[in-house]
Amino acid sequence: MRRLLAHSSLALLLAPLLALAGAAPPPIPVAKPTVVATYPHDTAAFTEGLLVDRGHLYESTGREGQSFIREVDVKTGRKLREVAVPTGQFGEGIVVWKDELRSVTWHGGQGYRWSLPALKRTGGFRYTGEGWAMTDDGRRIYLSDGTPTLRLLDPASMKVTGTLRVTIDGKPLPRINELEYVNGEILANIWMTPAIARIDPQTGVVKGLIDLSDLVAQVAATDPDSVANGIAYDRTGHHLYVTGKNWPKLFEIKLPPAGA
Ligand SMILES: [Ca+2]
Repeated sequence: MRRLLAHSSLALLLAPLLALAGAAPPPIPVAKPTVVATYPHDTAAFTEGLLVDRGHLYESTGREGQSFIREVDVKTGRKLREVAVPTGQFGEGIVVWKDELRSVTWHGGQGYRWSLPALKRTGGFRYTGEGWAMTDDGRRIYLSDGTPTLRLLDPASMKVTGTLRVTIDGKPLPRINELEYVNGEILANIWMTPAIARIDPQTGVVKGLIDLSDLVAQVAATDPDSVANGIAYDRTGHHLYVTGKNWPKLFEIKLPPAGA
């Protein structure tokens, strides 16, 4: 299961990512997930955010005119309820804090607040720069924007209280996309790659990579934009889900322990 990147066929696959980071292939553990179950996923969903809150799966989608926030039935992939992100906005990531779902948009610094479980829009918030994805560790919210730096937000105010610079082999790791806080680590899709980075939330150091290339091969997407994106962890049921943009499948997976 565990392989060292330097000795892995993944080295070729991840070479562009590592070149972006300016790093030689580091001796970083690369693991393939175990697929526990496979479910249908809406191929019209350009997945930008995925999370489970109190057993309910929520997904946000992107592209102008196709940006929605929806509750999805895991087993059937069916939409249970859906709201549209305001016209002209390109929807990105989502996070739940207490009884509120919050969403960000790609450009323009406009975030939105939605009540749960009704998914009624109740207000907004502002931030600078781009918004890509969010997750939370129960104390603070993490916001990605495609750069190597995650912003830490105070959940009460949604104001930036700090930053976390993510590094791989000592070099900044760009293209950090969808996020999920899972058992003391931050999992992050790396845009345009089949890799999920396992980030130490204390130091920003990437401790390992999860190789989703077998799942990418299974969904056989032909659109180059149909990349792996979307990670959701059911903190009570302990189910971990991944999917991708316009993928026909959502996978429940299991990971080897961090650093294994
Ligand atoms: Ca997520």
